[in-house]
Amino acid sequence: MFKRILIANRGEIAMRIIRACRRMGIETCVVYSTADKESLPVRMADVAICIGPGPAKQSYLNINNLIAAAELADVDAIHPGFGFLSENSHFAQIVRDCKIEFIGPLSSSMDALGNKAKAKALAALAGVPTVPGSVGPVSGPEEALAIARKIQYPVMIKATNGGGGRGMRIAHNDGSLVSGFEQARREAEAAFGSGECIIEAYLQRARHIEIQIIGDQHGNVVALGERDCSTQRRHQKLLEESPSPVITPAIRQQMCDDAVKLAKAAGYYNAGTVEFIYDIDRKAYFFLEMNTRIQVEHPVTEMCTGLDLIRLQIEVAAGLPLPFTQADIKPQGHAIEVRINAEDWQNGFAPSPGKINMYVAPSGKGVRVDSHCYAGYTIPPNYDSMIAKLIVHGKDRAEAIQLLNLALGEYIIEGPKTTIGFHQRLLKDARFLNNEVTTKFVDEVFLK
Ligand code: MV4
Repeated sequence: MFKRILIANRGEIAMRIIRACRRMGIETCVVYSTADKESLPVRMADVAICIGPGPAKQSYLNINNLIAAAELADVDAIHPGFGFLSENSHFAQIVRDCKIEFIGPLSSSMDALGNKAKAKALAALAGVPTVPGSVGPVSGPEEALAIARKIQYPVMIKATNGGGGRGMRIAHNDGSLVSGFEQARREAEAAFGSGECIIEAYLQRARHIEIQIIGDQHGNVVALGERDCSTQRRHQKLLEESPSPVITPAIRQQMCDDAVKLAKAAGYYNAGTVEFIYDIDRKAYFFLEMNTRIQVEHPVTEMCTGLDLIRLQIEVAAGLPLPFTQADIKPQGHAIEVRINAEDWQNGFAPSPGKINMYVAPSGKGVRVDSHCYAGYTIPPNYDSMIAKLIVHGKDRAEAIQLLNLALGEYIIEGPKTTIGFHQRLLKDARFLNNEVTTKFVDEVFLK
């Protein structure tokens, strides 16, 4: 097993990784920017190394500084967390070239799945359903029009190198398709270094459902159930739950099987998430993309399966085989996670960084809080605005919702504005309670 791990991240996930390492008897080295000097991971880790100033480009995204810190601390492995360099195949390769293990998949798997056209082709080859649309990148507006005529409007234009909702556009007619395609190409060129786009049918009454998988370096891949992440605002997830309240056991089984098929086709190991879009009316799902990192919402799966996903990531990175088979996985009960952000939800979710004057988190049976915050902590303006993830686990959805209501009511955060009030309102909305939410719900229905 590794003796010392470098954590190339900050905030809540850095805390989460430190705790997993402690339980495993592994030493931790955390890197930090000057903006995070007073942060909890810096206090909690065995070693902390400053890697630059506040702007992420000069610190958490600075590969040279990260490698220098890893060499200085003499670590065996690097955990990238999520965001920052976690899905950067170039970084993963440099780390391995330095004889340090990257806690994640091979760069070749990241490359095969990080490009939407390549990932979709791989899924189709593996027999996993994909959304009707272009086969590979679209050459120009004429081909775009021909495809739209075949699959019918509305269609979605997606940058092949985009992801998580970045570089996407919806077109409802020929005019908006031609203008949208050219715009999408220009924007993708500037943002992702490639203007390549695909086109597919836009499913409007849909749920966003993803399957957590974990693979080892011996060819074993196991699906750990789904998370329903349909409650999003501008592609920022606000609430995630498992099991999905809208799919049948048969559909769940097929989605899990398909996620494993895709992972195996990509030679994938470590933790990953296969995203599907589920068409509510047709009761059919289609592969969207694969995320080659641990995700923010992984605790939802941990609560239902009883597994420690960070520990498993470290174990499989060290070459150990998975300690279970697919038959051992029987998710129990219902888990819900909400993201508590320092945002003014009544004012367009505007960031609300600053000092936390008072902080009391809820606790008790079935209640989990993953956070790096404390009374007196100042949330820096440089990074995302997440204060905490509040996760509850009950015997069924109704009990989980009750626990969540109680926990939100107990949470005291004074100073920044937070999304607690948003979640309290969401939990009382009949459409949420009756499972009528679609991916468009928060953007188009909930907030005018
Ligand atoms: C879609 C889709 C509907 N049809 N693709 C968003 C994140 C990225 N991973 C893929 N996403 C979507 N792709 C097709 N063909 C719906 C989403 C989607 C979404 C779209 C608009 C507004 C909110 C959304 C939330 C989740 C998923």
